[in-house]
Amino acid sequence: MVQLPKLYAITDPQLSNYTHVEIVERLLAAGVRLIQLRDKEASSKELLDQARACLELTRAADAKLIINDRVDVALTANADGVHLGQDDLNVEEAREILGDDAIIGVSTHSLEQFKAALKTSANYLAVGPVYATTTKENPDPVVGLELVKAAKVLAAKDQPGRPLVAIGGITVERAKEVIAAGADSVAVISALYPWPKKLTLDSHPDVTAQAKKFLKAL
Ligand code: TZP
Ligand code: MG
Repeated sequence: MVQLPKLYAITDPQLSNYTHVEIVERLLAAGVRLIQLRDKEASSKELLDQARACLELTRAADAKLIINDRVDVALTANADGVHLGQDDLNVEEAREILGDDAIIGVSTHSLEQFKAALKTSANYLAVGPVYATTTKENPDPVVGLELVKAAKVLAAKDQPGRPLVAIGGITVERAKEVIAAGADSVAVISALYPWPKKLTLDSHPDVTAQAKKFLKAL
């Protein structure tokens, strides 16, 4: 059974003006030990190059790197695992390709999808969006803490110890109530990239400081 840290940080070059590698460096410096590389726009080659470079950093820091969507990139880069949505390869298809040691996670957006995910070999199960989000294109309806609570009950009955991840609109202020509702880990995108109030040409969000705030709150 995998154990996940309470903070699951997700990279986003569009929201940060940093490359994946630059984000990973900053997250690791803060003490983050679980990172997902997420990029809906990069070419296969770009993503693979970034994944390989990020993996050198995460391995040296004893952190895990999960690739969003792309089973081919996860396999080729020898990443720690893959995160699948409802429209990606299913868990068993990805398992056949990546093998038993890979960490495979799956996103669900309703109790029905969550129940179906319980029957798979996924190493962790995610629910969301818990709160409204502007990061995902065409997000599913908000599921609230109610689904986190209901999912926790079902997951505990099914396979105690299989981690539950919550995602969507999670901020430093909200992180604790999400964990209290039953999530083992909070997956965060936009709240990791707070831009300075005074923008200059070379402005960047302070990813390390923000990740430290999450780790402290959790
Ligand atoms: N899946 C459900 S909500 C979401 C994904 C990928 C986006 C989460 O981003 P943010 O910025 O933390 O709301
Ligand atoms: Mg996906």
